[in-house]
Amino acid sequence: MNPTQYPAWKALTAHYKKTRRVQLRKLFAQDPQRGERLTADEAGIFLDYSKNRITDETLHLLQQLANEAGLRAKIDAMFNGEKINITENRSVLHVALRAPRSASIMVDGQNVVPQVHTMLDKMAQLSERVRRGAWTGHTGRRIRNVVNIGIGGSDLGPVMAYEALRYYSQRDLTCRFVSNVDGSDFAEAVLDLDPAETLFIISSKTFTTLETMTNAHTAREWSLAGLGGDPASVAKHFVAVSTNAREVAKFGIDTANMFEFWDWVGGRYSMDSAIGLSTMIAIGPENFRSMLDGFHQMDEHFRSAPFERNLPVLMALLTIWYTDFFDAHTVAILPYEQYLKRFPAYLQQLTMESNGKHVTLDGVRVQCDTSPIYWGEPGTNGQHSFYQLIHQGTRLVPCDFIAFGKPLHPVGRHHDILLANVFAQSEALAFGKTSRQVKADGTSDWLTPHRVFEGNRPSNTIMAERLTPETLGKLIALYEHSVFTQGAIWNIDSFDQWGVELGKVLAQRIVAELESEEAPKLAHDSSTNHLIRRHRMLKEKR
Ligand code: G6Q
Repeated sequence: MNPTQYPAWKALTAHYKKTRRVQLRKLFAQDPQRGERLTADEAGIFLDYSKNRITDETLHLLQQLANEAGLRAKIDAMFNGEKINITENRSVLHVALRAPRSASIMVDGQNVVPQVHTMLDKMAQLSERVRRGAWTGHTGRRIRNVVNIGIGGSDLGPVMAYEALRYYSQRDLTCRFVSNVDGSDFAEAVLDLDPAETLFIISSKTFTTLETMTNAHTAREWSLAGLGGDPASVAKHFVAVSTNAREVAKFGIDTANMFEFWDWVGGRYSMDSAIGLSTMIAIGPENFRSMLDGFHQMDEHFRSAPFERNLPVLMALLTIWYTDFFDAHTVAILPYEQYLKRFPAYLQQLTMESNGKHVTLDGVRVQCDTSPIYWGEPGTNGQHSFYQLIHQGTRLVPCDFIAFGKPLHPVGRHHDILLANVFAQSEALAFGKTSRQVKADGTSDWLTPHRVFEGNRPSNTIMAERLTPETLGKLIALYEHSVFTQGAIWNIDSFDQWGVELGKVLAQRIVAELESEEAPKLAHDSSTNHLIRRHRMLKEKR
């Protein structure tokens, strides 16, 4: 079913026409309680959604849309392990990765929770050994550097989590991340590292991804060269995270040093599986488990809370409201927390790879826009660059502000100044500055229009007490389930990624054409043929 066919969609279209000019200034003036009423405080996360261009009627219709789309049944289907990723015929069970030991989640008649915990225990053993200095390298020296090699879902989560939870990390261990097949990425990552003290984690669900396998082979050569070429050293300096034991063994990593996950975990939903091994080594098993507990608390909230106070559902409905009715093209993610600097990049994959789809589950063109483009930077830095467009440009950019009550580094006045900026920004966006107010400041007539802020620019403010592993887990799960809800309403498959798969295949063919001794017979379009020839010519000049 196309989402535009739901009665609530039609009602929302009419409602949008009626209310699209309504000003937040007016909505707040009419209802002095609005700023307290349109909030939700659940699972330790506070969401203020009052500065959105919505009325009670909008919320009612959006929730009706969720009901008509069968959201409740779709949530249950995911949690029950049904194969909701229909194009890959797979269950979607990242929620099982953070289920407590006592839980039971069935896939093909088997409870998967025990294997999740066996794997967590195995990760914890390795992590403890590395952290204590008990896992020694080939020459007997302790490991001081951990380099995760992976890309996409096998990189973005670990990078983001390492940065986000650095405060909790063991500071005499260094974690680095290599993802790009551009040799500079690897070269810079190991430039100042000693192979005798370096452990590589090769993270790849399939263990066939071109970038990761190229980097992994280069890492093995670098490691062997630094350790006297003894192949026995690989066992001490390489571990693998994968679902593909055969390929791991072929690479030369003992499968005893392989950390497994399963095909019901999508790449972009895998940072809390064994893919999080580097995170666990950095912050320790206890902190990692506390992060999983945060995820689980948000899972339970999402599964059980009524839609009117369900945080992921509310956020998803607002995204649909702006994307499909206001024709907003993007969402800005603006964490006022320096440690979350990679959070927007992480969310880009989670949101856009999941919901960047053009057909419904029935394979017909979807009749509305699907995922908006997510982007963002930490505040206050963004304020001194792109916020100009959000305040005074011609486009509508819904914003998610993220802030924490308590700082991790209570330095002087910094935290109050930081938080003052978050609140000032969302206030200015919502209420703007009228020409009368600008003139009252003594601004001349000709300059007034340039200094007017129209306001009526929507935002959410998400607050939690402090950035901890547990809070991070909750925040990630909040967005995961918001993405799920959006996909459920658009009736698309949020869990496949055929666009990514295509890229993996296409490059392989051209690699051979670039590397062949003889000039290859090219059968691409004239532009691609020309670019290939040009590159071959430049190579020869070197
Ligand atoms: C994630 C995607 C994609 C994937 C990478 C790496 O959902 O499928 O980003 O994670 O392409 O794949 P491997 O882990 O198999 O190397």
